[in-house]
Amino acid sequence: MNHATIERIETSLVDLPTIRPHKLSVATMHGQTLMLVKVYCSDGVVGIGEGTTIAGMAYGPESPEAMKIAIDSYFAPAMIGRDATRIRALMAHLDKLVKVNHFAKSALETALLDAHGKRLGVTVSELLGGRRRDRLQVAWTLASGDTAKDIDEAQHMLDVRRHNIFKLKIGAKAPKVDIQHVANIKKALGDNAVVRVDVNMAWSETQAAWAIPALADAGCELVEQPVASVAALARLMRRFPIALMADEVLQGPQSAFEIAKQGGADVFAIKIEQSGGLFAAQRVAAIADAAGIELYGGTMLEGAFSTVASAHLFATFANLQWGTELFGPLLITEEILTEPLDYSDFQLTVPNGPGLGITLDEEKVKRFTRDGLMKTTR
Ligand code: MUC
Ligand code: MG
Repeated sequence: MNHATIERIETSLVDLPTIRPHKLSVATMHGQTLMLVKVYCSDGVVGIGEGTTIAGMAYGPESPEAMKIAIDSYFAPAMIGRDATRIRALMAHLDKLVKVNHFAKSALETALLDAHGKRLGVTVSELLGGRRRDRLQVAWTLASGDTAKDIDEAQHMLDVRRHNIFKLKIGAKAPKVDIQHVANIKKALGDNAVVRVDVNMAWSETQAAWAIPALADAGCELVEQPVASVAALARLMRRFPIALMADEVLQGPQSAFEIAKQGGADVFAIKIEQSGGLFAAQRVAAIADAAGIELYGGTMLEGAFSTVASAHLFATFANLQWGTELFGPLLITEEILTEPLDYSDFQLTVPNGPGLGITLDEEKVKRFTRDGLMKTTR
């Protein structure tokens, strides 16, 4: 038996700059904050997890600071002394003690899976049932706010064979202006590139109804979360043939079931953090498969730990028709791993070492860590 209990949990906030301003309809990001959690176990194994969101509290209700406080004050005291190897039982226990807090739960579950994989000498994807693929297609987001800059950036990505699928962040400007932006980019890149958009809920239903056919005419193949409501998404689904993808409305298995029931999406952008962890995201995928909804591996613009945790999970999915957007580590100026991830030939290689299969560069992150490391021990 591989018995091990949890001895200590440490959290930290790591503030990292982005390579350029990242403009979404909800905010412009100049940096990214990773909430890193380390779970120390009695057998000497340490697992690392990550909680990351977009632009502080502009995207969703959990900030990195709130994730840290929730772990320090509520989750960690309830985890000390418990069996680190019964991850599903422990997460079920935490679910009873703490409502929602999906991002914090995902960070902790990632750390537990990383630790357990290291303990058993297997990858997280093996713990989840085994891979169906070793490499994942990765889209890139164009969000500099400037059409010419976006075209140059995309052209560079094509030249170095890093990305050929581009998601354009729109919704901050008038729909007419945004559509021209999309059309110009698609025209410049031609058949070498796929163009999709993410509106991050910025449009009303009538704006969406006007814009969606124009986007299709511009050569856009997928529209992500154009409106906020599931009912409106379902009506748009019936009116237009272009693929519609749900993101913000997908908040775990129950919402997945409701969206599927209403016919609210062609595609689900599955995110481990938004779902409430890797197991919850697995259940979201099962609901999608059962409902005939296609899958896309989404990101919260996460750093290496949540990105790789997502990659391990997405590698196990029966279906992943729309690839992934696991490019988060590439948006950050700093490499926080001792060995960088392999992004090549438009794909990311899922690491092969035990657990997540990656190693944190402790010295590097120290320079970017906020003061006030908090420890919870027995
Ligand atoms: C989102 O809304 O999908 C993913 C890529 C990106 O640029 O932002 C995210 C979040
Ligand atoms: Mg989105």
